[in-house]
Amino acid sequence: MKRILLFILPILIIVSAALTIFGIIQVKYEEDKLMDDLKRKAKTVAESVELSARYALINNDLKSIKRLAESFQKRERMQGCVVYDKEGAILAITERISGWGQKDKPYVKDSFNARAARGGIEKFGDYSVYSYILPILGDDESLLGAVEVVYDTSYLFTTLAVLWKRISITLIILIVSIIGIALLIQRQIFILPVRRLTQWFTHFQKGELEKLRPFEEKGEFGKLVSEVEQVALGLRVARKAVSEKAHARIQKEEAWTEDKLRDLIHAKLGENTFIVVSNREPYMHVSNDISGTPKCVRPASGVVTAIDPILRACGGTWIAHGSGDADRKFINSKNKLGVPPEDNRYILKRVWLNKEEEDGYYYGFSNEGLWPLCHVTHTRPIFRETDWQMYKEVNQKFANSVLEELPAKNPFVFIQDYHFTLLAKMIKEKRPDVTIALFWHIPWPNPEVFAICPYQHEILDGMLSCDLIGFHVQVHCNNFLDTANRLIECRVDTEKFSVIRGSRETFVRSFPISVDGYANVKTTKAETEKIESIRHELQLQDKIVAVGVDRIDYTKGIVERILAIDRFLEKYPQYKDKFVFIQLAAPSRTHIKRYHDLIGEIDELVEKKNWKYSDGIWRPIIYLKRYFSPEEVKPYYLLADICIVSSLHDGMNLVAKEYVSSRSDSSGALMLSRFTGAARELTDAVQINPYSIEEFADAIKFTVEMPVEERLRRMQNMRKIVAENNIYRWAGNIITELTALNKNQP
Ligand code: ADQ
Repeated sequence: MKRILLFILPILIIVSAALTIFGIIQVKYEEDKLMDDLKRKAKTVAESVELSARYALINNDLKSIKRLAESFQKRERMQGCVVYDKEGAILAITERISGWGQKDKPYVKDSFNARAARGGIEKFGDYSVYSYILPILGDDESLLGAVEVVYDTSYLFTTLAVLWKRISITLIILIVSIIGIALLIQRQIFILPVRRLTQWFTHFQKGELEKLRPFEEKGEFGKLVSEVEQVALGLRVARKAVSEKAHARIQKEEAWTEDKLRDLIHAKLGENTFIVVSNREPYMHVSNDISGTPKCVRPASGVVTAIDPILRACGGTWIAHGSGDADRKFINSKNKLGVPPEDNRYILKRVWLNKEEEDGYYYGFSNEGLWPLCHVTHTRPIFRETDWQMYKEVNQKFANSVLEELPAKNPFVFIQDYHFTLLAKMIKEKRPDVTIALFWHIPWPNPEVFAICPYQHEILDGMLSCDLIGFHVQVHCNNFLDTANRLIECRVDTEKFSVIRGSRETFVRSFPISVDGYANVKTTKAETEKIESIRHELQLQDKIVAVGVDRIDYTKGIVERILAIDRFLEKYPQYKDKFVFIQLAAPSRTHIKRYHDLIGEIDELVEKKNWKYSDGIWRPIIYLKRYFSPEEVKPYYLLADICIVSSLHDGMNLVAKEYVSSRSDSSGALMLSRFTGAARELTDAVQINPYSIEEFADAIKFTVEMPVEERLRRMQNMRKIVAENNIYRWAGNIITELTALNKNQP
């Protein structure tokens, strides 16, 4: 629109100015002409009555003088006539202008004195009239009197107004025609070809190759189109080649690596894009509190930790809520950007939510309702109808965003977590051909617990629109199958582990999530230096160091951990001044009261326990409350002799696996809550019950005193498990399972 205006505006200005100047000249000319005409008429009429007036004045024939004035009564456009005696007194006046007699008329005296006729525009009430006064002289040139002819001038202005109106209408018609013609030209030479090119690209993007028509554009635009076609062709050929090579390679390799996953995805999905949906975005742009400068951060989230390496490996599109305050500054017109910022490997599409939506859908229904419902930690779930309505609206918003991205054939969508239980159903309403998997990152409770939820049927109905639902561990799958069996009408096939409703079958599988890890990556020189500087800064020399890394969440058992450390030091005072626990804690969901209160509770507890043991410079608990980038977290894993994970309930817990994965020399020990999914795989961890502070404290002592050989053996076993079952295997298994369900797979 701006471009059209730039093109049309100068033409419009020139045409309007020209027509206005022409109008002014034309009107002026017309006005002068009409005025001349009027003057001439007035003079002629006055002269035509001069003789009879003269005769009547000489004879003082008042009757004739009156008749003369009356004879003007019927004349068109003329107001009337006045006859004066030689003193300037009125002898007769046309009745129509009888009021004219009262008007003060100094020009009468002037005309008498000069013995000359005089014409001019005069005011008469609300009107203006033209008066022409002609002195009448006797034979001896003596003044006998005068006749004055008064003309109405209003018709003159009416004529000029009509003229202006005509000129204005012409101008409007001209402007409309110019705009119309310009739009037509612009459409023909610019919009239509661009639209054809855009459509061509949309078909190409969606893989609708049969709809691609060759272009017939000529000239400069034709050249551009031809270049675009070449690039697209190159891309298609490259994708095909990658897909074929990938097929060949996945048959060979054994261990799951980034490359193997990439090959699998290229082989299974062919030319299609892999679409992932989650609430939390993998890269967030936030402004610095003080300088306001935006920077890119990776949020502290298990989902991000797990899925980012997969998309880095195989490309695709990740659709997520744009929650960073500077997020809008870094997107293109389709709300997309390439990430990671320093080395674009895949596309992040941001979906915008307003405060109300975020409150109801994210803080309310997802995190005050579903999160406590699924984690059995005795925090009461809160279900509000308004939150549920917002949750539905936001699911629909994400569904619309996904639908925009779907390719024409064999689309695959991979949904993350409890924020999107209704998404699959909404997508399938428009595109029943999409194959959808949902991964549930948190635990699934038993049917009695889930039945608390007032929206249980809609949630299960939405989830069962998926083709595949994944949980971390088998017990969560079993709970889900039990829940479906008990709460909705369906058939559960315990052989195939699926739920059948009507013609739809949803497979339920366990896929224990993992990390890409730092496995087999030797500690770098920079990391060693960083470790030394932390040791020095936090005075950790000669200390036994334990670490905890968590989002601040009541499910993570941070309070219980601090209480257990306190009990450990109370019970085994020989470790005073020798044992230090470092807690890295990223505040999260701080708008929710329960989380806000927890932050205060932990602050207070750390303060209290440190004060209790304060003795010189030793503090048993070092509490670092902030977000750390993955690169910042790693040195803490490397310097810690023990990592403590004490979740009260956790889907998997990636911190445990990150710690194991980072210990490339197989040193270190892991204490792991038996209520995490990870505890089922990492059986060589020291398993704890965080609810039993006494047992927990003893377990710390046990771990601290564990012989080196035993530590080594346990860590080696755990490292083997994490290395074999890494995030690439996790994703590979899901994609293999998912594509096996799709009848049209390549
Ligand atoms: P989360 O509840 O977020 O994940 P978790 O699996 O422990 O929990 O992952 C947390 C991630 O955040 C880790 O990568 C960790 O390094 C990082 N992190 C923690 N504290 C941090 C800090 N202070 N600064 C920076 N980063 C920090 C959910 C489920 C889990 C499940 C995962 C993945 O609750 O049960 O394991 O999803 O499915």
